[in-house]
Amino acid sequence: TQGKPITCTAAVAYAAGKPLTVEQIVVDPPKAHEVRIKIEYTAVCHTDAYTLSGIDPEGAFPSILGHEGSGIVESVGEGVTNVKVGDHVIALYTAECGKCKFCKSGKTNLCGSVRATQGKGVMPDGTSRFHNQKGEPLLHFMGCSTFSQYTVVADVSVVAVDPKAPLDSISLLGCGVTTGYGAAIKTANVQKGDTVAVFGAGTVGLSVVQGAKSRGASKIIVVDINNDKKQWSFDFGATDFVNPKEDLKEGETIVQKLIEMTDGGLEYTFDCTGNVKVMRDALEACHKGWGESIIIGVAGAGEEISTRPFQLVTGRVWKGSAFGGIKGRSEMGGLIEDYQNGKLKVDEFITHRRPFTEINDAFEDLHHGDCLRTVLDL
Ligand code: NAD
Ligand code: AHE
Ligand code: ZN
Repeated sequence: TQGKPITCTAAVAYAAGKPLTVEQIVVDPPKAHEVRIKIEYTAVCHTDAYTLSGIDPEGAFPSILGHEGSGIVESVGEGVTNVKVGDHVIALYTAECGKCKFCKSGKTNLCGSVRATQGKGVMPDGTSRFHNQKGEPLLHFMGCSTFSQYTVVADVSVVAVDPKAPLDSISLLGCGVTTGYGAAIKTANVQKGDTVAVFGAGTVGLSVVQGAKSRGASKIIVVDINNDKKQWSFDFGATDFVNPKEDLKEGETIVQKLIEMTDGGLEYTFDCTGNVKVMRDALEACHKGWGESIIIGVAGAGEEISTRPFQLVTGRVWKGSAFGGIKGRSEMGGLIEDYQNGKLKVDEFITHRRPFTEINDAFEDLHHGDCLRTVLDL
């Protein structure tokens, strides 16, 4: 098959708010500095549902969504040196070229090499490698498009991993687990004894919890409106769980409650909901003088955050984190080792498994309290 188009099954997002269409598509061979991957497993992240719903300013259709996936390199284009045929790999929505201003800054994991074309749903040369049986081009998504049995990514957007690591589990390192864990241990750099509050106990939030726990945080408070998340929060290392719909006194706000629980506010808070009102609460629950709030959640088009500038004047810091601040190609190996050494929980997030053809049910699973991640077997 090397060098030839491959016909395979993919789930195509034809329009916002519509279920995905599982159908046969054609995947062209990789061009120079591109890699064609046989996707073995993909999970569905909340961000896939967000984009499919139509509220992502960068969302474009028809496209092949999915960005939390693992697989095996099927073929490589000219000039590819970082992976070879047969390598086990994770697709990276945050590329790492090692050469651009961002990569060389030492200040960020964001990479400028392919981000502009990635945001337009095309490969770096401006074209797509996917088309349907009618010959219509289908757009790429987040540089990954893992909702297809075969995908093509830029070489800077893929990392080879230890083939002994189970591909189903490590698909989750493509987004959710890495994002939360990294936000705690890299972006915030939580230290022993710090107090932490995590808003939203999905895979991202619970991974923040385990990052904070691994650093020895003295208090890890999970805030979630769904009581089904309580037991999981404790399992992953939370010390407290607050449901703002049930656990507040008459007239009390969640900010007041958290400040009272922590003698003046938290060292670090994390928004893992994407709700801009929650983001404000997370900032305002930070300790005066030094508390930092990290925004991880993704908000819809037109949504804006606000607070009184006085909150920042008095020392609170508002930050954001993409992919947990993790540089995918140079740091994924370390995360896989953490997983293999039992330091990083990954398998525990797989609450559902389904065949690829049930992908629309996997989107439905995400809305239920009993689901952290559904892993699809392609
Ligand atoms: P999820 O849907 O599994 O979890 C979200 C949790 O938030 C749920 O438990 C829900 O009950 C809770 N929640 C909703 N509204 C709430 C409220 N008002 N107060 C408290 N809790 C509330 O989602 P996920 O996959 O864990 O992703 C979390 C967010 O992070 C999403 O917005 C996603 O798009 C975003 N995300 C960002 C990055 C990044 O790199 N920045 C990476 C992955 C995901
Ligand atoms: N496209 C949206 C923003 C989406 C967004 O913020 N994505 C996160 C990753 S979510 C993963 O589940 C991210 O890393 N963003 C940084 C980047 O470079 O995309 C919009 O608002 O336009
Ligand atoms: Zn994601």
